[in-house]
Amino acid sequence: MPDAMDQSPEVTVDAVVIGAGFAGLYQLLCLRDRLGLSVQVLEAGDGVGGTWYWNRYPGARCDSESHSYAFYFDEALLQDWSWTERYPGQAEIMRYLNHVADRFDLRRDIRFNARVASAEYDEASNRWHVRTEDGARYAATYLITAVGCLSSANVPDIPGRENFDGRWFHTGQWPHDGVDFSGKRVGMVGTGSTGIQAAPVIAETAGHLTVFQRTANYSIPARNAPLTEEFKAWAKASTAEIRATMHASVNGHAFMIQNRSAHDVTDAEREAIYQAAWDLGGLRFRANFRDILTDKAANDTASAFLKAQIGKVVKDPQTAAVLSNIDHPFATKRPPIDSGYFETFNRDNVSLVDLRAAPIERITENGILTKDGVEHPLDIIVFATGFDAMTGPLLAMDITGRDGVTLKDAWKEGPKTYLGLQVAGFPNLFTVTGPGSPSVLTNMPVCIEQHVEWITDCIAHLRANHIPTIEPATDAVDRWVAHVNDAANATLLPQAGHSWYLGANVPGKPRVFMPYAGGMARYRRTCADVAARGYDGFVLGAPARGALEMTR
Ligand code: N01
Repeated sequence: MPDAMDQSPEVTVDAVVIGAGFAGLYQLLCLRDRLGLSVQVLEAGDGVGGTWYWNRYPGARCDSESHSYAFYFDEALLQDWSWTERYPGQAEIMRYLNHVADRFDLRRDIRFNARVASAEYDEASNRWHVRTEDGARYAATYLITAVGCLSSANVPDIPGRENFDGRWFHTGQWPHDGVDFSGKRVGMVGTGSTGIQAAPVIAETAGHLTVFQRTANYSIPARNAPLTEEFKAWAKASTAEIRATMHASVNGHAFMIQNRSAHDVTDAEREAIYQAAWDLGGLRFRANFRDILTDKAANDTASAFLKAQIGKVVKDPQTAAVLSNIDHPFATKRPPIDSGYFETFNRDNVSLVDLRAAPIERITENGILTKDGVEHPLDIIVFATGFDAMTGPLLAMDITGRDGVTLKDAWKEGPKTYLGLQVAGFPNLFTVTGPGSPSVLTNMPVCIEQHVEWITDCIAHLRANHIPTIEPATDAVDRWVAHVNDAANATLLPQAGHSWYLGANVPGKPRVFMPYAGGMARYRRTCADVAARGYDGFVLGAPARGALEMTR
């Protein structure tokens, strides 16, 4: 007997795009308006925004500077939009993405509240059959995932959560009407970029905030501020220059890494350089020296400087010691930037629990019990515990490729892609910012634009040449996976053994370094070369006979 989902008629389009964040919006625009394809975007939320739709936690703000955190494909859009602060807040980014959706009339091809449940490739018809959880069905030649790298919330499986009498929230699934912390005893688990942004804001209204720290973290002040009219004018006048810098840089930011070693300068000079970068604030701290991420001794100089700053800010020596007891080299985990994080521990209503000394035993009705027998009474628990990154959102959908092979099976030892763009055995499936691409190691809009444009050009090539399918050759995948490994091992990045880059934050997840650490500029060149060489490393399906005859 057919199940309920089989009842709804299947809608056929050229392409299905999953997700309506930065990636999905631009992919829709490119395929529909540049190539003239019929496109259906399927979005789980009830609005556009992706990451920024879900991550509405207190203090949510982008760590990339606003003049670089934008689409650069359209000069008129750049000229018409003005950011107000050095780093855009969540609400302002949502306004921006809604503006983009309206400006390019994108909403008419987006179905909201449509979470994709499964996608199955049918070889005979060369179609992807896509189902949403509400039973709608779509058939498409091309399937493009634009699901984000950090969209699958990781709620730790701590025993007793179901018995907690208070309320709990994950930062990545934050209630749209906010959470009232006033007078409440709040416990926040997690001190990554999210927790470090959230703690100072929660502490402003909470009765008491207890921060549960498992791994101490570096953090650099953001020094956020309203943008001056002078800066805004400069950014508008300099779009070509900013774009060129972002494309040429390692991380897709609008600044270059200094071409000097930390060993090229005296101790006093280095200290002065770090101090100036600390005072300036932001992610460009790690761009001071070219070898911070490749040479442990060079890294030690940055790590030592940053640890010392914690002691200067935090008044209680015991708390400062726990906060600065950092076990990994600087920037081997994504470095947070903050607005008053360490200062927050000087407040009377904030305390720190060192989970390395006493791990969480369980959640009780009243709060969190640690292994030293102390029960921390709480009304609200905030899990700032991160994501099942990169592979999580893709594997959450039931994707089946050629010969009934599922993506889960194909990736059981970790993600295997060619260029982070395609998976062998999954024809015409494209993964925007997929594992094996620079993605999370870069300023996301820059790598998203590059992927979307590459995919668009690729699909244009297929159609112009009546090529029905593209998928990577398995040996090209193997070579790329080895290269992604080598690129990571050429840096200090794998030294943070508990980072989500390695999948180490999710129990049972294969330990594979997922993003490509070879740098944005190099990666762009590689992708362009591959395309220029006739999609070297990809297998292109034989053009349909009829199509060939028609073109003769
Ligand atoms: O998540 P994380 P995040 N018990 O995985 C702890 C991007 N981002 O949401 O390190 C106790 O970094 C965990 O401890 P440990 C950015 O790329 C961007 O903060 O595993 N603790 C860690 O402290 C970032 O890297 C922006 O020992 C547990 C924390 O939770 C990425 O998102 C803003 C635990 C998780 O840190 C993810 O950041 C924010 C447990 N069972 C984030 N499980 C902008 O640019 C986990 N932890 C705007």
